[in-house]
Amino acid sequence: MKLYKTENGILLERDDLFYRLHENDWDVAVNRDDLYEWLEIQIENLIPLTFTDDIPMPEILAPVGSQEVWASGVTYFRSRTARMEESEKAGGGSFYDRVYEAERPELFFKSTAWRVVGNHGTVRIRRDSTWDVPEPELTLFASSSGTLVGYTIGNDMSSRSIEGENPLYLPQAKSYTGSAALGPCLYVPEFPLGDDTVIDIAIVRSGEEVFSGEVTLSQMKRKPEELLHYLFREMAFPHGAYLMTGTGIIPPSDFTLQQGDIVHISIEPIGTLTNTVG
Ligand code: DO4
Ligand code: MG
Repeated sequence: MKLYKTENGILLERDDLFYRLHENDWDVAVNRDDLYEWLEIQIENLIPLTFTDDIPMPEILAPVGSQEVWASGVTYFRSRTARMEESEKAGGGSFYDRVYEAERPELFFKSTAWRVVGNHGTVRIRRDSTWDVPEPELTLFASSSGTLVGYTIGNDMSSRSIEGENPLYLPQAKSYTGSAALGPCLYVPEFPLGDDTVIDIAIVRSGEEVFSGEVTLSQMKRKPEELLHYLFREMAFPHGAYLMTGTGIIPPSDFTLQQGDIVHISIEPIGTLTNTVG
């Protein structure tokens, strides 16, 4: 089942039919350990909606209410290697290698809820950065108890020039206006996503694809539950939280994003998150 946040309520999609939830408050609706079962009960009393020219589908917003967005780092071998290369001159190389092998994962704060950009919104490259990439990431949604109840697609927009200059600049490389995109929906499955789930990305410039790549979850070094366990260990999230799980796809070193590029990130059961770079 998929939940879409709109200006005046929450749409539920199942089997290509849309319903409007009686509960309008996103934070109240999604923060439950039995979210899938609760939605199944809700749908029994709802009538499918019909969208027409007179009653069009409402605009879909980012699937976030008051939830913070956190992110995981160096959870794929590709991320470890690319970061060791970019920070070599700064002497930061071995930190990435060590965190890849360590028991404790790298977790960092990515975005407040109000800064998150939704599907079809504009993500940004920093004007003081010279080397920029999108990071396509499966993003977990956990209830306030830390239970994994859903997923969305995340774009962890990153400045490689700033992070590469000094790993201590990570917060500036990762968090700025337009650096976090989530969407198009909150996907709430009956069972967790399998290791064969594919994440793919295509970057289009002036109508031409300039980069594409894909990775499966089986290549992720850590388990979603392990990442959530560390995030919730010593921190309360009264409305639940989003956690990006790290990137397994990084374009070659001579690639940098440009304003006007369009980034499509797809994860099969969730959908596609499309953003223009501004
Ligand atoms: O270590 C820096 C950030 C890593 C990251 O964002 C990723 O691996 O996806
Ligand atoms: Mg990332």
